[in-house]
Amino acid sequence: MNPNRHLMTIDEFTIYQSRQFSQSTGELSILLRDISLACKLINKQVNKAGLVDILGAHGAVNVQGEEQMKLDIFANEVLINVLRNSADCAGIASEENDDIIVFDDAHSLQSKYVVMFDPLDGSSNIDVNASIGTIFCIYKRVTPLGTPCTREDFLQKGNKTMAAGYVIYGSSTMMVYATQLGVNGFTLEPSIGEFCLSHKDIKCPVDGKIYSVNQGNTNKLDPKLQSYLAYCMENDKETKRPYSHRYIGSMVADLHRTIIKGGIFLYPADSSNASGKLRLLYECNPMSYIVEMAGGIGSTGSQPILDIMPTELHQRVPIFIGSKNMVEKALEMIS
Ligand code: P6P
Repeated sequence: MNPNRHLMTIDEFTIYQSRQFSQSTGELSILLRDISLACKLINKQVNKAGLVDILGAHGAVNVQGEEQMKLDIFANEVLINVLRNSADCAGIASEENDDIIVFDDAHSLQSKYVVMFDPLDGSSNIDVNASIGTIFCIYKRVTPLGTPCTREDFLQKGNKTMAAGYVIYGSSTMMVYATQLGVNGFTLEPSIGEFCLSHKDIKCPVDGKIYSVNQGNTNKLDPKLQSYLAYCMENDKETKRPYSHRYIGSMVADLHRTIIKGGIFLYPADSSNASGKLRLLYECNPMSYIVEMAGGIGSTGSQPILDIMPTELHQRVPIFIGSKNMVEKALEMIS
């Protein structure tokens, strides 16, 4: 590696970006640093999962009724502990916890941000070594500083997001996050233990030729959705169809590919999931914020995901997300 080449770490980058706002206190930068630290700790365990007895179901069942893998629990505890010790987080909501966790120490009570996360999304892929990920989003609390945060601080529309991101534990470990200034990607350089800027100002291609859906659910879908999938599989050289089908079954991995290469990912409602499977607060909102800041679209099929006023911490929504032209075509066909 050329020693003269300037590596920009994620900390340098967030501080550089925060300086564009005169009133910035640096708290958001510190919070992003804390989240990146937690994900480096998670990465260490994910990378050696095959070597130590951390695989296999933990036996407990989470609020979703899904069997918890041991790495899920480890990742959840790391994020909670790191954020509890952060001076800039008033509380968290996690896929793995029924209710919010309020940080009531003096420092945390004065914090202006709350964090929601899915600590290890795609966990069913853990013991087959497929890519998995952490998804997070940061909101400014709406309750007064100095008081304990409440559910109201978490039940905010996605368009109130201050920052959202994911870490993909794949062939390399990469953190991608979005703010109103755009979307940037940082690849972990293990030899120095730093996330380094590798994908500046990511833009989701306006078009693509990959569609990503669990086709096993086709017979449970609305007829208009079945017609859309048939459209994806028809021959048409002008619109580059048939599209290629890619589905990893890990939202972070499927969406990272979609953002980088273009395409559409969909998890619609079906006869057994009336509201779809994916959760609004810590899966669909953060991923929609990232994709929209990269120029794509995130929709339920009938409205922008980021416009939904949440009512429950773990509510689910249908999702159509990815390249602008592909999502618009899908929405046109299903409306
Ligand atoms: P299915 C993983 O369990 C997850 O929550 C997402 O990461 C993924 O996109 C989806 O569920 C896969 O669901 O029903 O296709 O296995």
